[in-house]
Amino acid sequence: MSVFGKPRAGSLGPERLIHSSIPEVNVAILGCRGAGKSALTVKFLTKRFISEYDPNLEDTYTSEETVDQQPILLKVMDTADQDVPRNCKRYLSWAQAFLVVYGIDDRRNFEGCSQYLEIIAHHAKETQHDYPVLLLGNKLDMAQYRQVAKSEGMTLASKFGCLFYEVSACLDFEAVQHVFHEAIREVRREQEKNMPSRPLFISEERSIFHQAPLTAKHGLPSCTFNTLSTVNYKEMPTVAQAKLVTVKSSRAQSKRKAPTLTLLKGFKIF
Ligand SMILES: Nc1nc2c(ncn2[C@@H]2O[C@H](COP(=O)(O)OP(=O)(O)OP(=O)(O)O)[C@@H](O)[C@H]2O)c(=O)[nH]1
Ligand SMILES: [Mg+2]
Repeated sequence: MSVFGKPRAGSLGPERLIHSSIPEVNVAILGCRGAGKSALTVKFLTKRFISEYDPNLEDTYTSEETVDQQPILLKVMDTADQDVPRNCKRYLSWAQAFLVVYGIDDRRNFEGCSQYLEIIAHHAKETQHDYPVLLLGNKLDMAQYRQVAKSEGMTLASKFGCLFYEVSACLDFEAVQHVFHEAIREVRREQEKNMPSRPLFISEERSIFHQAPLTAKHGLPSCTFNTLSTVNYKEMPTVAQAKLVTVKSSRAQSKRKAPTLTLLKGFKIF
């Protein structure tokens, strides 16, 4: 168990078995000393604000979340780089999304964020992958000591193409939970972007047994299907475009009656 009462990543036990079927998202929290990385992590995991943490504490915590009705195993790495980013590989190669934090009451803290954003941008370029990044102006409850205007945070975020939020580890939990959940949503969006735009189905125009296409049934186009012949992958038509397609297997060719299968609503194989 972690110091926050939630299982640490990599912990063994019955929960590990349950977790194994749930998709995982790794999120790293970066930023200069004192920005509130640990405070935000603890708030998210326990709903509580604890004012003092070991500044050298760096650990990874696991939390089972439900975001948009879908379960997810969120792993959060609360980093502690001390004064400057160092040994960045440990989180760059691990995380799928990053929260970069500064305290709105500390200009140097804010300026330090640029280094982290640059490092992530460089890593994204190197790996040719887009990593969702959320820039967080923390300590919103300290607005009377504000040194960084909200507009500056927004400008920096837009320069690096990231989302921007102002939060507080000692105010309401929902706002803190929201940014972690947004990170999960962003990772899901990124994963969807990298998937083919529409599902694929397998078709083929030619079989090694029949060079000529088979006769169309129902006045609709026909194609042949045979596990031995060349396979083409095509985009699945949307349901509105889907037509009845006659697919004949080698069994059908041997005049045995093939069963009718329903693949999708509005898309059948005879
Ligand atoms: N008022 C206020 N204080 C905060 C908030 N978040 C963190 N703090 C305080 O800021 C100090 C630093 O917070 P930490 O969470 O330890 O900061 P950190 O980014 O983890 O710092 P390192 O681990 O040293 O890199 C602590 O005294 C916290 O109590 C906040 O939202 N509001
Ligand atoms: Mg810390």
